[in-house]
Amino acid sequence: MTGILPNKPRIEDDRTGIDIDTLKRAFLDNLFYIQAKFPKVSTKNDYYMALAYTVRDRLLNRWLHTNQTYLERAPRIVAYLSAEFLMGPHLGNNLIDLGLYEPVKQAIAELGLDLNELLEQEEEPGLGNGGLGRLAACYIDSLATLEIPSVAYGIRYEYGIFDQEIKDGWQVEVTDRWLRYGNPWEVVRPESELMVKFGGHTETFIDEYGVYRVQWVPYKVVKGVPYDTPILGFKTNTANTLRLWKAEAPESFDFAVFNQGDYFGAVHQKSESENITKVLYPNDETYQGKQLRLEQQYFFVSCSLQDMIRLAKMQGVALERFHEHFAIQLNDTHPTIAIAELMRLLLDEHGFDWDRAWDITTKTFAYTNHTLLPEALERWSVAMLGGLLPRHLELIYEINSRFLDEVRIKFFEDPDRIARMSIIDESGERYVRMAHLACVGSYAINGVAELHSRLLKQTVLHDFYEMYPEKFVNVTNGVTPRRFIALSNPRLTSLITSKIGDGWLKNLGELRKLESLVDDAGFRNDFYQVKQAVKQDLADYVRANHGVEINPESIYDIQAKRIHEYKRQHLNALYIITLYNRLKANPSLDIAPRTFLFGGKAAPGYYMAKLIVKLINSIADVTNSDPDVGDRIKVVFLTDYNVKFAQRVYPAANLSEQISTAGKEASGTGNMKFSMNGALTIGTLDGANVEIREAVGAENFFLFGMTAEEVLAKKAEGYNPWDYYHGNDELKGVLDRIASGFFSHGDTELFKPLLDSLLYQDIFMVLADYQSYVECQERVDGAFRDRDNWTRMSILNAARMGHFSSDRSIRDYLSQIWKAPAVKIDVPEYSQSNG
Ligand code: TH1
Repeated sequence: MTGILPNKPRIEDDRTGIDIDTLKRAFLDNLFYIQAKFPKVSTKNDYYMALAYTVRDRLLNRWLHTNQTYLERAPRIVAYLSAEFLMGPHLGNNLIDLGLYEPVKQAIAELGLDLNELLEQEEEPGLGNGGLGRLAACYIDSLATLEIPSVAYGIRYEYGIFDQEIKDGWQVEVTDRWLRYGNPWEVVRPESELMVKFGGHTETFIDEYGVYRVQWVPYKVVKGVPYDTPILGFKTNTANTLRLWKAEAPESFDFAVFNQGDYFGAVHQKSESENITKVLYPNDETYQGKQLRLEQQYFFVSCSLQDMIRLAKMQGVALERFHEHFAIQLNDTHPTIAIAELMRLLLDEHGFDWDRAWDITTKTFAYTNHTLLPEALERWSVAMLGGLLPRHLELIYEINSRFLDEVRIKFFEDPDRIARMSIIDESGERYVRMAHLACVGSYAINGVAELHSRLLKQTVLHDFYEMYPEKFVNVTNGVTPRRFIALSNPRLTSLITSKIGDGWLKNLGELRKLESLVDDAGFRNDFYQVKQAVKQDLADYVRANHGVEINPESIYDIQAKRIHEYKRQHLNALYIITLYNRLKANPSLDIAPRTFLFGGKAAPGYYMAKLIVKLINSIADVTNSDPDVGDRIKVVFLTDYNVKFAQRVYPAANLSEQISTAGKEASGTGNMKFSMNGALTIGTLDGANVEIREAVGAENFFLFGMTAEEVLAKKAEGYNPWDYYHGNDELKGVLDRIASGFFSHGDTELFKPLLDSLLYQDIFMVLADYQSYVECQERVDGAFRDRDNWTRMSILNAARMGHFSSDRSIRDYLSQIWKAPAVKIDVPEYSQSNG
């Protein structure tokens, strides 16, 4: 194949060379010519930007050749549609993927700078809430690493997830201006803009062939502008694309209003259009029927499908073969309007008949469900959806009517089933149920862990399972070891590599080779020393940022995830108070010293979650200064938990808290990141915990609590939290301690809503699992005192987590759902001579 770059550039070209001197020269050149600074007046951010451009130059070669190869060879492409991508900082990850971490570190050091300080400068693109958005980021990393042609489509929010501050113990939200200093990793492609219609009405007409057709006459049109970010594979030539859409007002539309002299109207219309991609909705696992959210979803979906059709055309792929060319994965129901949109494009814009269009559509889409929580299931009022997308509502009605005919025939005379399965909920005000549309319009439906996939089939999607059993599969989530081991934990990475070579980063199963080293006292000591060094780093961070002294010899007991009642951060809090009460009753009590660390954001409108944050901080105020407690308990709420910070947190943990009510956490992925870094888990049989426990061995996992079945049974028999309050003196003592105002300067009202919810409803069965949790924590306490055995268990956790690499998840998606082969990318060698 011919190269697209000049045939014979110099071997150590300033934009591609990787020897130390070239890297230094390129860095200084970028500082001068891009940042327009010289060292004397440069800020750390200038240095970060100069380095970012230096690294970007070195990946462009792979990116452009990957794009060219896809264009020429028209391979099958996986298109991953997600409203969230929680990428984390790019610089460090790209250095790892390019294999340039060490040379760049040295070059930067030779310039008198510190690579870690420059890495710290990067403001992460927080374009997601939590696990779902981060999963999307891990998956595109693995797709590129496995050399699968793929494109990821999403929204370029101007404001990502808010920054969290803590004031007087309460969470305060601060807008995330992540684009403030510019974004060196993206390339805007204004020439590839597309138009998206909203509102208005539909008209019917008879076309030139005498065929009945529908035309959508919109109320407004919004322009979508793509911003592309390269997504490198680990040590491969493949660099795929993350294409995020920004909404703008179309110029021509402004002019129409301008010409009528309505200057303010035109400006208003412009800002209204741009509002669509202004801000990420900060709700994790909750659904609100906000019109702007539906506008966001439709906007990015329409842009993406039009883009794919355009690409297919450029590659000479006929639209009849769209489903052969693209496998489109719907990351939860957020992009599900794509099913109606592809139908609209095929029918109205490309003249297909219904049966052909439906056949293509249902061979194109696959749907991942990420939650069973009813409050997260998306449904749009028919009135709103019809107002915004009148043509799509017509199409959804038609899809539904044909679908219900099938149900009627398959399940003869079962009207309840028809009502239950209908895409339209007609039980009160009418709603479009997006999960139902996703099931009807997709050829595959998957849950994200074995338990979750089973519960899906038994509960929320039971009727669909009976209708289409062949569509249902499981793909257990995974996480990328490049970011969550290599980049986050360089000490552990070098230790592992020194023992088993570096193949494990691409083939995580190789970590098993560490198992035989568990009997090697020298290795155990090295492993222990790595953990201690990382714990010391976190202690330094906590001292500098929170003014609290924590002891690296103590158990680092960490719960880091979004704050949610089902995740039960308050169960953890109740245990802390239990220990506190015991210490007050018996000041000489012998316990293993513990540092309880929490991190996570609460949705701004989720009052109970915010009250939990306040409770944790209030407990910290008491325990951290009570001389009776001394060094035995410290509690720290780590502010503004995000991907960048998570990279410091996972490696430092001894104990990972995965304590959701069984049946509520679909998978969890933090559980995997902790365990890979040698933390032991205290957890329920929920989500992927079940599979993690099987993988690492029951003896290396602290299990407590009811099973999903027991939770359901207890609910059915009539759960009464008061029984637990009256039946357990220690639990009563804990709840009474909060109620007395002890943690709230005597205010007995402050935490009352939380106590009332526990005592009068407790839908997540915190009180029912309390005793089992406390006893399990006592086993943890005992186990930690045996340092050597704890280290053994810790090593076995790290060694047995190979299954939870996102590479394995992507292989599962490929074999069960996408069936897209890998494509090797050739990057032509540079010639020595410059002739
Ligand atoms: C999460 C699930 O809660 C978590 O268990 C899972 O590991 C993760 O997805 C990845 O599969 C979800 N996040 C969201 C966010 C929204 C709506 C639903 C879910 S489920 C906005």
